[in-house]
Amino acid sequence: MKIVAASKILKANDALAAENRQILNQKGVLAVNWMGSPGSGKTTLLEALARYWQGRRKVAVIEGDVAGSIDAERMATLGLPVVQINTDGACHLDANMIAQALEELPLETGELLMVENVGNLVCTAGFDLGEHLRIVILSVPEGDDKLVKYPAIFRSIHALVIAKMDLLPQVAFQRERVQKDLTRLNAQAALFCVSALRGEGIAELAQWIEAHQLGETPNR
Ligand SMILES: Nc1nc2c(ncn2[C@@H]2O[C@H](COP(=O)(O)OP(=O)(O)OP(=O)(O)O)[C@@H](O)[C@H]2O)c(=O)[nH]1
Ligand SMILES: [Mg+2]
Repeated sequence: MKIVAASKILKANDALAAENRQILNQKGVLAVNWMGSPGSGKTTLLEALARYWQGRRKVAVIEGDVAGSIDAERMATLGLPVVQINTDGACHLDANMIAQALEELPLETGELLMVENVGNLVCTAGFDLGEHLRIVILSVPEGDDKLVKYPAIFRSIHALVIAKMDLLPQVAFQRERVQKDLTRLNAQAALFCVSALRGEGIAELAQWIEAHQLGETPNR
């Protein structure tokens, strides 16, 4: 019997991710890996950001889902070039899937590439896709204890977005607790509070993303 260690698989993934990052750097495209629980509001936030960037910046999208193309259709409705990846049961995207998707996208210099990962706070944490920025969306109804319960993903990110802020009056959610836990786990990470429903906090987040230059391997 042969046993392949997980560390070997991750090493192979890292090598492919580095190739993806090189391709993106050569093309002058900044890529963001959006992660978060199912239903945390990833696609709705991407729609809001796409509207903000309309007429200002070119945006392309890779949608990762276990099955179906609902989210890709939502982004295509906004006129964005989009590739849907179906993982057929896998709980995260990997660098090989992104490499295939990059071949299908007509990327242009200066473009922003938004990658919506499969809804999951565990599996997505370990896989570098070749992105420049890793951002987690945590929505108010999920609760303010998620950083304590799923620390790995929060240690690896460049920014945390607290989403669905319009629901704060209905939910016992302490923003200060999240801020404190984020500082403890990852003092460098930026924190944003948004409501895609009301359009609040979108411009600030969009401008923070735009301000980033193409870089090397992100913190993991
Ligand atoms: N109140 C409120 N609801 C929101 C907001 N953003 C998203 N939602 C709702 O949250 C639900 C899930 O939103 P999606 O954007 O599809 O979530 P997602 O993270 O892309 O979901 P998956 O791709 O299935 O993981 C929908 O019913 C949205 O209308 C917000 O800012 N405020
Ligand atoms: Mg979605």
